[in-house]
Amino acid sequence: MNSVLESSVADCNPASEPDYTPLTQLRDLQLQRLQAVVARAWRQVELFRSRMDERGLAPQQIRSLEDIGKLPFTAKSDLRDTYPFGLFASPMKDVVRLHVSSGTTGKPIVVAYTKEDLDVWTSVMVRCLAGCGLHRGDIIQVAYGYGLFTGGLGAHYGAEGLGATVVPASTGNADRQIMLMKDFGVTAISCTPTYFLHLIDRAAELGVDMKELPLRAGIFGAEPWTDSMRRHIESMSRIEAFDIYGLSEIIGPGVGCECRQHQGLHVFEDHFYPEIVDPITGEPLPDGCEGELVLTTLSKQAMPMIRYRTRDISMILPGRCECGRTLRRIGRIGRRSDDMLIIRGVNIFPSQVETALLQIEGTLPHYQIVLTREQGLDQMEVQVEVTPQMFTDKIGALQGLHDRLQEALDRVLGIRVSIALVEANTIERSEGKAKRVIDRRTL
Ligand code: DLL
Repeated sequence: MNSVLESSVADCNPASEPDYTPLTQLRDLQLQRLQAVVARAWRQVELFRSRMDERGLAPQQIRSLEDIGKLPFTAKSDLRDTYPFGLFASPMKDVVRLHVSSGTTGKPIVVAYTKEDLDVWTSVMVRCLAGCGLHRGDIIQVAYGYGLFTGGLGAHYGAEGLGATVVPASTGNADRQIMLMKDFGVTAISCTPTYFLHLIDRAAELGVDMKELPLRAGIFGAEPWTDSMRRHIESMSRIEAFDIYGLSEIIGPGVGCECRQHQGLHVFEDHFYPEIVDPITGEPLPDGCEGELVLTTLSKQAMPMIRYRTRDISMILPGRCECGRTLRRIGRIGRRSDDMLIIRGVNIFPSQVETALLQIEGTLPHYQIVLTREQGLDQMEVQVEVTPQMFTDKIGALQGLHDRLQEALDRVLGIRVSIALVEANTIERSEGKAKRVIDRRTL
């Protein structure tokens, strides 16, 4: 961990107080809110009421937090099937904001917020940023997309709510992003980790040394990234990198965030109730076991989500965090249950490839997986950028690198895949979520 941050004033920020609520009080509050949200969803949302009725379940039967397991799940398909407004629990006159998440296939999903929902969103984002050691006086550049995506506006209102100075840069135009960081003395940036990698590369090309900038924290999320990636980012830019998690269906960014211990992400449990279930059977799993994260919104008005199946794979970390927060923590989300590739019968996640690549010196954390099918057999090629230095070296050095990579990938993946070493800057950069897999298999 990088230790360049000054001692944090932010943890004394009154906005962070709910993070330290005594556990019995927190559980009481959660139960009270759960009962209210279930009653509301049952009254206002037809899909939810009919699912509960089918189970012969009435809202009054939710008497303890454990009873949450009796409630039906909600899935992304429910949002698609009721597109656009079918899951709203508030009349349109109370809905003050809509966001849209496009996803990869089919119709987008629409999410809604009342004024109170926006206040909750801002408050959890303030708590995220305060937990990262940021406070009034910081200059925060928001380089997530502003618009239908929740990243930009979510981080924006959080930073403003904290009392920091916001630079609403949105995505794109790396040269201008770097100029703003330098000229304004930006102290923190919020964007996807892959976009920040791009900014690091571009800054070097422009002769700007990131390590010399006042930038001291990065709040990165919206896509999976690994601890190896964190180390790479921290060593290239001398900042402290934090993982922030969220999804449109639940609120946007701000469902959970790392504190300065970097031991998992605290979930803002007074608003979002986490469970981990077996992705296949839906059965609840104990703390410390990996499974699918299921989230229930405890205070959402416009669009409550009851037991929403996120498809994100994580675990509830046992024990308490040394920071003193009573909020439970989830492990970093390295993968989704639906991003698993099955190549010649072997299960592969893109994050495993990233872990293998970052172990090998001479490669850059820019990679892409290309899938093809030859004579009925799936082929996987990992394209990985190598440092310009490697390309100017002798051929033997490239071959050596190739062999080391092959060995690391064989070990991590358990099958042989082909590797293409490509020059720096040849893999397309993304301004938002990186596209790691190109599937050219024709079914
Ligand atoms: O990505 C919200 C967000 C914006 C989170 C900015 C953090 C920062 P969606 O576009 O609805 O919302 O995508 C949600 O992105 O289910 C995860 O699969 C993935 N995701 C989000 N944060 C992380 C993270 C925003 N820190 C989906 N690590 C989620 C891994 C993440 N995956």
